[in-house]
Amino acid sequence: MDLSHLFGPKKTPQQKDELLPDGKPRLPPNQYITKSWPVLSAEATPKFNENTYRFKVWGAVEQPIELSWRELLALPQVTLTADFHCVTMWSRYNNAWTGIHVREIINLVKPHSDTQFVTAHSWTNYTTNMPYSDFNDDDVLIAFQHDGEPISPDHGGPVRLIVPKLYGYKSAKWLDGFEFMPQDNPGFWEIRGYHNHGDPWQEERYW
Ligand SMILES: Nc1nc2c(c(=O)[nH]1)N[C@H]1C(S)=C(S)[C@@H](COP(=O)(O)O)O[C@H]1N2
Ligand SMILES: [Mo]
Repeated sequence: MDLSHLFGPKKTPQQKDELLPDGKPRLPPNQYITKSWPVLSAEATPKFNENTYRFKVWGAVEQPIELSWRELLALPQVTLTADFHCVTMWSRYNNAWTGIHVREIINLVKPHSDTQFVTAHSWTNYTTNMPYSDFNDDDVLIAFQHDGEPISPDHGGPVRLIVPKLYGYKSAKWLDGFEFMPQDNPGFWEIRGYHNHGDPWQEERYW
């Protein structure tokens, strides 16, 4: 019988020495590994209506877009596996995410050359900002599935952002758009004290 759930998050210190290809430790400083998947939401889990849903991209772009749920789902999808690091110190390894790579969106909207920041928007009005260079990366996805299952409503389903290399608060749940900007604009947690950048390996937790 597996009683590990009675004793809190499972810690596996033997994995602590693993290194990433770039030489950084796989587990960022002062994180612990959990096998469970905690829910962290500032707001109540919202309803989703596929008839009224619109995925919008606007701001410093040549071609703003507004896609219906069907049109969004028609874009090419990929699956990638990534670790997830929350600023509250838990990390969850090996999450398989399936969804649209953000470069599909970048190619459609053609950001202006002065684009330096992106804000991700949720239909709950949650927002989070990040440098364009962190957004336009190999592992940043608009995700619909986690480990082969549709993402549950509490975890941001049916559609959320995934930015594995920054703390979890950059991975906006209930995603409905991106705003491209020449200047920075701190988001929901960023104006409440979470670090504006949020690099787990620099321990950019609070500011
Ligand atoms: N809309 C929205 N997105 C959000 C949050 C939130 O409160 N609201 N919390 C963030 C934080 S702090 C983390 S760690 C992850 C948690 O995702 P999970 O609840 O699926 O574990 O979602 C991020 N995205
Ligand atoms: Mo978090």
